[in-house]
Amino acid sequence: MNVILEAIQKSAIRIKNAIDVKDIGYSQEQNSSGETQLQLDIQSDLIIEEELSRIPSVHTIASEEKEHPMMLNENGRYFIAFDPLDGSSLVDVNLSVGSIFGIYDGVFSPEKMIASCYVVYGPRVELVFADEEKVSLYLLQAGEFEYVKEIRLNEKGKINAPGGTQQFWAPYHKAMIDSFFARGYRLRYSGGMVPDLHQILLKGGGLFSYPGASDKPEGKLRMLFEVFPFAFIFEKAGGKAVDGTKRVMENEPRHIHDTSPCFFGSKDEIDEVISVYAGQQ
Ligand code: AFP
Repeated sequence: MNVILEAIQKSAIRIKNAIDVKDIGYSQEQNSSGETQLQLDIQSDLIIEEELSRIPSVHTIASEEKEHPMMLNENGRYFIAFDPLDGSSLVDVNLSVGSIFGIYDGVFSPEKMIASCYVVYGPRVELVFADEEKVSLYLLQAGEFEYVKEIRLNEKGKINAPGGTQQFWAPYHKAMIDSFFARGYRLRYSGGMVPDLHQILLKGGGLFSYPGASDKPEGKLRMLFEVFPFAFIFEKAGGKAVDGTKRVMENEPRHIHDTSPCFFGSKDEIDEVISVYAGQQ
């Protein structure tokens, strides 16, 4: 597992350099979700593929930027799903973006997830790595990732990060979001999943939501590349991650690009989501 973390760290340094120096124009390509790819999306994807290809224990990789998984070593053990540059459309307005990794044992299934990781490219480059034991924060300094601390969530937080398009929210979802604000929760939402969730993790808690809505009944965020890695991290940090009615990691994607409604946060806030959504069943 250390070789995988080292490969992710090397990828992060190379991607940070690409963000700092590369043209950020749009390519003529579209990804599996029909989104026009930035040159940086493609560059970041190639960097990660190259670094992971050097590891014999990696069996298969799946990228959010590619339609199908790619087998690297038939005798390998690990299946790694990644979003090479999540929120890439925010680069051209100089907001933070990130890379997300889910590490699975033998198959792309949430019950076989054994570790997950994300990198946030902001004023500083930070990396969070979660395994069965704990969630660890690292900071890039002088070309090396230095361990900083373990991340733990409080029972309850103060941040509310409401994703999706409000005009398409279910009335009960809007009432729930408004009620958090009425209790003094602070709005913290940039449109970048990685920095938005990183802030909640480092500030001790709160709620991030990207619900199913009339425009996107199954939500927008991809299970394998985005939802499961963060669900793993939030649960290992003492929080919860649900789809509105149950643990989001109880869902099995039918296709590697399947999405799911998702709520990540401290226990109190997630228990309230479950209670509100249960009332609508
Ligand atoms: P892009 O990668 O297209 O910028 O989308 C980023 C993202 O997938 C995720 O990082 C955000 O949480 C979410 O979309 C924001 O979506 P909305 O703009 O619909 O709130």
